[in-house]
Amino acid sequence: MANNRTFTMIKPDAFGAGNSGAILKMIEEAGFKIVAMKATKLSPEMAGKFYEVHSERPFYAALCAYMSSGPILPVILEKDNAVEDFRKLIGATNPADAAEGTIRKIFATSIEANAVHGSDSDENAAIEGNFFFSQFERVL
Ligand code: RTP
Ligand code: MG
Repeated sequence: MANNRTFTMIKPDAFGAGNSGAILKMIEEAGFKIVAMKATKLSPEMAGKFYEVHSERPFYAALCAYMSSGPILPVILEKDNAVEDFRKLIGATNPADAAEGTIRKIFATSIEANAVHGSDSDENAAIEGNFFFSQFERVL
């Protein structure tokens, strides 16, 4: 995946609350283009693989249960400086710490149910995008 791309998921809390459209509107208004998107649901095993980097963290089991609790919307996004700009748009992990106007401040309900994921590096953006999408399921 090119370095001007990042990967996000609308998480089960936001998807289930019917906030996907409002979140995608904020993302597009911030200048990101959608290059791949689908609705899907993770099994606990697949959630465990996606978040394997956190497998030693105390919240890992709860995170895998939560991320497989309902449908999600994985999305690949394109913009200059995509990874960094998207992390700014979503705000801090804990919505209590997130800046006003950020997606998590507006839509997250807890540190776990925090509405959206955002890749933390170009390398992880590529790995995470490839986890969900083949080359035929994205704009090349
Ligand atoms: P993400 O990977 O989803 O974009 O979130 P992040 O970088 O802001 O946070 P990270 O440290 O990577 O944590 C991944 C996700 O795990 C859940 N979490 N729960 N209960 C807790 O203390 C706790 N801490 C993190 C959140 O869903 C977080 O987004
Ligand atoms: Mg993270």
